[in-house]
Amino acid sequence: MSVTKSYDASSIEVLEGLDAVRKRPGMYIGGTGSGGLTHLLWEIIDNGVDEAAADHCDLIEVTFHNDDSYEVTDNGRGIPIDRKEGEITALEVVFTELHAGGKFGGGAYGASGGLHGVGASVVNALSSRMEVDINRDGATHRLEFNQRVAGRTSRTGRFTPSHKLEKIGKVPRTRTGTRVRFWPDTDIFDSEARIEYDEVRERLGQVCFLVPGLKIRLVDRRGSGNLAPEEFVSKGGLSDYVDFLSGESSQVTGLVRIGGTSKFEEKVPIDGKLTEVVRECQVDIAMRWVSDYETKIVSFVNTIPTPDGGTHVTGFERALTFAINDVLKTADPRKLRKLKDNGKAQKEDVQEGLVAVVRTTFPEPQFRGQTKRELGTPDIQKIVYEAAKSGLIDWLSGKQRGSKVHVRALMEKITDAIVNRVSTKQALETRRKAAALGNSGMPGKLADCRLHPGGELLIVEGDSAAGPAKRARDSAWQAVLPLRGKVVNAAKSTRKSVLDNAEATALFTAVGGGSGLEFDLEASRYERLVLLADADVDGSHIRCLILTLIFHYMRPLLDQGRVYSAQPPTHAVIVGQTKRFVYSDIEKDQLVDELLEKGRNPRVTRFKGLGEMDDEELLETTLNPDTRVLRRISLEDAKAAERAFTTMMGAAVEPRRDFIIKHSQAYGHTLDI
Ligand code: TTJ
Repeated sequence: MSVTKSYDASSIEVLEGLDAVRKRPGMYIGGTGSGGLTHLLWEIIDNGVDEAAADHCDLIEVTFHNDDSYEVTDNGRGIPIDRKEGEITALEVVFTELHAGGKFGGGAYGASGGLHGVGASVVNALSSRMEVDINRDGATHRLEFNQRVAGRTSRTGRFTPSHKLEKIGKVPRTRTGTRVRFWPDTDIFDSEARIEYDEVRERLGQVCFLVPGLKIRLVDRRGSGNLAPEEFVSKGGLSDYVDFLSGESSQVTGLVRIGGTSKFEEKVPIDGKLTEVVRECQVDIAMRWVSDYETKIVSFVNTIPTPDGGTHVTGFERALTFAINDVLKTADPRKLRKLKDNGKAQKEDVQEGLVAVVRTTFPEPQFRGQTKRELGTPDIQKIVYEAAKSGLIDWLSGKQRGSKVHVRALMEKITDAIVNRVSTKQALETRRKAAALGNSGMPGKLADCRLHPGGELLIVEGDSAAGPAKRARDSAWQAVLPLRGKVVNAAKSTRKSVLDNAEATALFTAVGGGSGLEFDLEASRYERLVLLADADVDGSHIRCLILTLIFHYMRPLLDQGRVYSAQPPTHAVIVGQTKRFVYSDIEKDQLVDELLEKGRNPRVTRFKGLGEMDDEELLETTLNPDTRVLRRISLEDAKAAERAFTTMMGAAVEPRRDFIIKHSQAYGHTLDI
């Protein structure tokens, strides 16, 4: 540290405090990447927003400078500049003392947005330089910080530590405000960390809806520096926000506004003692239904977004479901009568097409979770529930001017949603039954592996081979799906009959990527598919059917070379202790001749199918990656299979045999996987 002389004891203490932030920036701002850097800017902006929310300010200007510094100006009361201890001003304390929370001496704001309450000093801790101007009492007062130390910079650029504020100009007495500019410390932040202008713009737009009447100006001085500033302002607050969120969607109802205020008690530690305090909580809800199916519920506590909701949103949602069912009970729409018990509206029914902003305002909110994206204060749930319930029941009664038509349209929409949900569920259940899914949602006959999506799915023909395959496989990464029934010919069937085919749906469900045009390779639960069928004509037949199915409904798997066919041997040739597998009659004859010539006496076992092999043999020839022979099936192969398959249908045995032999030769290479 270059500054030493004018250090007093308190300054050293202060620097030690700020050093704690520098040692663990993550604990204060979440990290040293773009997120953390952006956090710095919000720590500063939030202070201005708080001043605006307290109705002392109606303009905030945010500037991105060309030298990677950021500036925030407000026209609020200005941070107090009176002396606190000796020469040290309240202003300096704000920027140098951690947890100068309670907001500048406490009680200044009923419900501070400042999520962290440590704000400005954390920014100072992580900045190489700061410049603060306060307009108050007819003058602009300046204090700077250089490597966290308060002082001022001379015209020649020399920094001198000092606690004194410098009057740098006169202003009208009525002009008050705060201007803060900071230069994030490049020693702290990752070199690729950035504050995204667009992200800031989006958040500022949101802030405007929360503080109606507040004008926010965003200035980009980077690059050429002559871009026009952007301005945001909302007069209508949350109502404007709902309009904004509704976009172009056609509306089902008009805007519903619900508000209320309630008190609750909370025990908080004051001077180390748990003390009961009475809090006041304001509830503000704006909502409407549009003709979409999506639900948009945006929530805030004070000016803080709560993207994961929390107690306020839960209270709102419960009230909504309750109030709607209350009305449905009395209205008793004919469409719902035949559904009996199913006719009750569920959360998803009442929220279909809902656009809502839910905001609560109260001091010292508690947040849940690491990232503090969710409100935790328990009492808030009931407060919002009661406020929303009575507001909704009132609106739903249709007594408000012009609301009757909207209420009727809404009940129509919700009734349809219920009917739709119930019938979709029934359709799904029928389909699920067809595919005989187990309680995991997977086909009941699938013996799954534990590794996803890196494992392989062995598609096994018939029952006889399925048993040994399940026993001999490595269940860590090999799943077995036995296909028993008839596999549909995908080349000659409608989409519907393919989806009605139990074997096809079982395969689609097991693979998990859907089927057809929307097949999602990313969602595939396995790295590869391995077809395991007998080396005979029937095996070839089913292999062709499965390949055709994959070709038409899960083609990306073929494109990516993720489909294989296991090559089961036709015979085992045994001499003494050694067993060799051969894959065709020709190969068998050759080997037997060879051995006989050498004077050996080979014993030959013929496998009529996979089912005739013992577990050991199956493991060696089709399951164990060290010894088995797999053929990768290309897209071309699959097409050829379909063609050959078509000619095969009803043809004599000979062409079929040709087909099998040809293919054995074409793809008879071992793959090392
Ligand atoms: C505190 O209570 C007395 C009157 O002034 C209040 C105050 O501090 N207001 C205030 C702080 N307005 N603006 C700020 C502020 C603005 C920015 C951009 C940054 C910081 C750290 C504070």
